[in-house]
Amino acid sequence: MTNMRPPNKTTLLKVVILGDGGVGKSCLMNRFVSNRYDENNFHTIGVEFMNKDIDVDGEKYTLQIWDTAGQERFRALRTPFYRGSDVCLLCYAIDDYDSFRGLKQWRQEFLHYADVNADKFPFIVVGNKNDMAHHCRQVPYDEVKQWCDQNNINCQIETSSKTATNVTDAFVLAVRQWKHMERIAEIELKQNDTIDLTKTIKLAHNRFCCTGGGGGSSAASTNADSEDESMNIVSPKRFGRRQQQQQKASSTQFQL
Ligand SMILES: Nc1nc2c(ncn2[C@@H]2O[C@H](COP(=O)(O)OP(=O)(O)OP(=O)(O)O)[C@@H](O)[C@H]2O)c(=O)[nH]1
Ligand SMILES: [Mg+2]
Repeated sequence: MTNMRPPNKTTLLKVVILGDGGVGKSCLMNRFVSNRYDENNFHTIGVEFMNKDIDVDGEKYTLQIWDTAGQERFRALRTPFYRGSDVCLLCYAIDDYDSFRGLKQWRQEFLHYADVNADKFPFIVVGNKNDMAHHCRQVPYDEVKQWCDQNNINCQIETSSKTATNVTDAFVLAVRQWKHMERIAEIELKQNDTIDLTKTIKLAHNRFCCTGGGGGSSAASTNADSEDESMNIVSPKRFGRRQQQQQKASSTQFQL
């Protein structure tokens, strides 16, 4: 559990960055990881990833940042890498309205291939290139906020990879939002683990106790399972999000 982890333990988070080609995803990652900025960046082909250690609110994290290709022709190369993500940065450029309009598509693509619950997954919406002159702006901050509200996303930030404005803050926000969602999941897990004492507990007739023998033990385990149901216990292994996360972690290792 997050709040019981030993001190000095580092949490590894997979962060995926999505958005149209040219909005500045690679520049954002390079600025954050290496503090470098290249005005003449090449388009990304497929995916690239870099690691960066970061302390957030006194806890250590290693962010494994996956920078994906925004161009449509690379779709098949990037989508297999969405599974196992902990956080998703949806990027647009503030001087490109189409890139903001594209967020809907990016979110849908991510939800489909990452196979996560839309309302429980930490998305951060990042408006890059906010160093641009006022007259170049095509995407009003408030319009983005409205879109975020409609899609249950409560994290929005504007950045500039060029001037390094808010770049670290965007990733800190991502970690905080991940943690926030984890807390909610833990609370739900605990609530579902509570035994309802007002409900009648129906004991199975053919319950085995200390009878020994292979048949007895398997019958006992079957009965124990059905008792769980009647006592309104949802064991962690049946809690959707946890189970999903375990599966995702192993499949990511396989892809790596
Ligand atoms: N003014 C300004 N320009 C930026 C900024 N970030 C990136 N750019 C410019 O946008 C270009 C494209 O940036 P990239 O990071 O390569 O874009 P991308 O989203 O990774 O594009 P794909 O790899 O094709 O998906 C860069 O070469 C820069 O010239 C920024 O914060 N401000
Ligand atoms: Mg790129």
